[in-house]
Amino acid sequence: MIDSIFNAKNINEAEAVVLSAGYEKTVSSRKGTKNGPKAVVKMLDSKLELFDRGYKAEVSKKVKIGQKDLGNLSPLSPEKVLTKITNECDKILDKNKFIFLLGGEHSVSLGFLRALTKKVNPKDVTILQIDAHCDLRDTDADYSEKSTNLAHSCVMRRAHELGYALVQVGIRTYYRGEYEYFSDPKNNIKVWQWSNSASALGAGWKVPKIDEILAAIKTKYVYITIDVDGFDPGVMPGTGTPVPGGLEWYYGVELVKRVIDNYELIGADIVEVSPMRDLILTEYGAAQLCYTMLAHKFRNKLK
Ligand SMILES: [Mn+2]
Repeated sequence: MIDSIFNAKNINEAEAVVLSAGYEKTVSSRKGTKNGPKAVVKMLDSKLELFDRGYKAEVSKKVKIGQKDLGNLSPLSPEKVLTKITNECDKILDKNKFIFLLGGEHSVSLGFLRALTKKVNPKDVTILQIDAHCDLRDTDADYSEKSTNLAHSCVMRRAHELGYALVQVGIRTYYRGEYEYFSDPKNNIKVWQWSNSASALGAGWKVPKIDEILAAIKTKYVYITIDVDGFDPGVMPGTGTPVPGGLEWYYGVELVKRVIDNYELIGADIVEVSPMRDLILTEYGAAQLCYTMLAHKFRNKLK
């Protein structure tokens, strides 16, 4: 039998569930996020090396990993998609499984985050967001004819309204309303902006030490959301709205490893993968990140 990370026969047997939510409805630029999860799952299933270099163990031999695909959700309205994802997450969380969500446009994260509010108080959870964009718009009316407050560019505003604390890393473009929202001290949002020119842009713009980011997380629990456009497009080119100058690969990997090692990870997602023709780098990188994060989440089983 060919080795795969998906070694659980069904959800009941699994400890971790990779949940696929292929969705593109409110995307603003390049399309293709509805095909993201399938491409990442294919990498996880059969293309990834299963031997973890750090733990010197095969995660897939120690942790039961299952998967569930919600199919192409694009025909549904944003609210219906979120309800579907929330209901599915409720069912899996009720069985005490760890969920790793794959998108799909970034709005899918809100479905999972809504479900988690029934399990934990959002005030005890920090969302660590790796992203080029804040996704803190109140609505997308400034660029969309059919505006909605559930667009991918609004997802972290909605999550913040649920009570989650926000730590954003890799931010390098935003709208005035987002700037005003995260700059307001009463919103208590920590934003690490990215720039390659600390001297030109002033102190505070240089790449932070990972310890500084860890110190900004004040809660017991953490949720990690990775919009692949947070990484440099040289690392993750296959995404809807790429922005030059993002996180370097090993910086991002080290950041998520250390966050998971130091806080209790209660959920995670990787979103905005939009596969490219003839270049599998983005889905491969997303799969590698997912696998590495599962290894750290379940590290006690690997030692
Ligand atoms: Mn995003």
